[in-house]
Amino acid sequence: MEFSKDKKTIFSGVQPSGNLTIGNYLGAIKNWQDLQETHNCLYCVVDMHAITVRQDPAELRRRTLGTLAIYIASGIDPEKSIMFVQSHVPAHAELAWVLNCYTMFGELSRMTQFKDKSAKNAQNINAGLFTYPTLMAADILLYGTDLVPVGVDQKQHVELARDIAERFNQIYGDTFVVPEPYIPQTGRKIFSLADPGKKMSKSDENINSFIALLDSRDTIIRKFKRAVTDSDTCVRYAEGKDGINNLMTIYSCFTGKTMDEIEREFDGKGYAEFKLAVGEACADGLEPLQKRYNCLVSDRSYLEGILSNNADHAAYLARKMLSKVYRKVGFLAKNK
Ligand code: AQP
Repeated sequence: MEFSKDKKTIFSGVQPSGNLTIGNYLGAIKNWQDLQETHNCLYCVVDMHAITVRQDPAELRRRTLGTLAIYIASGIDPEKSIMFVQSHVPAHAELAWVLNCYTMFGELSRMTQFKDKSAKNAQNINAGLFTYPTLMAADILLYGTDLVPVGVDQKQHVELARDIAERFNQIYGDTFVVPEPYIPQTGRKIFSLADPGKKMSKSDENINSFIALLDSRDTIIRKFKRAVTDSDTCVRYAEGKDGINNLMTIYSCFTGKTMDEIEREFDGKGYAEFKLAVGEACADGLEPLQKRYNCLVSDRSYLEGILSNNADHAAYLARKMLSKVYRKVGFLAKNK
């Protein structure tokens, strides 16, 4: 596929650090499909980010290919978008090193994700976890990205990428495009079903806290039935009703209904009926994706072929930017 100079560029990715959830889907992946009609799109499986937390190597490999299958099953077209694995394109790590030298310790210390993940992994607060946002900045800046479709939890990292780009451009002249986050109105942050004060996360130890994209219909309905709500009985979007607000958001994402419409639909009905409706809407919404995934995942050579071709294409684009950066910072070019 040819990238057009007239179109804006999109970059986004997901870590294969667990079974992808409806949080990853509604906050990010679901919005990628439409963008590929109007933009040059790169969608990456960011495996290098995943090892900031310990991973089982065989599982990581399996999930990396599975994540690609989920991208395609969600409607990302290999003929229109470049889908690739981060570790297949060495320029990501190379640019990340350079950007580390233009990122301040204080900036990285303020990142909410670093604080959250350090608290969760107190025995493994490694340097990679700390510098995760500079690798993410490299992912984005390598491709002249204009827009980064992400959930709201990643907004702070995209803002840091902007700051790094601006700082670099100020020193060396126009080099990087300064990217913007692209965050959906509904679904920007899906919360845990077990603790609606917390973001839904694929690496949560409590499997009842998230809906995995590949959960069976029965599991989805059972998990929604157990979802934490409140002692009220009224389906209403209001302050202090975090659990219900979250379920209404999920229902809205899968049905397209507004909060007012949902309130009217469940007027006079109890939480049990509402939770069942959310579970059914979610299971119905995921069914086509699950069917496509099941066909794709058994065709390993098809998936590997896509990754191999696309890694070459991404590497070509990335190498051009990396060479420019190396020249600007004063690295001596190797004689050809
Ligand atoms: N709960 C969420 N609501 C909305 N968007 C979300 N995203 C993640 N969780 C939610 C968005 O999904 C994209 C990919 O995320 P990621 O895999 O790169 O890392 P993450 O944000 O740390 O996601 P998880 O599921 O919480 O992973 P773990 O448990 O491994 O840390 C991003 O666009 C993110 O905003």
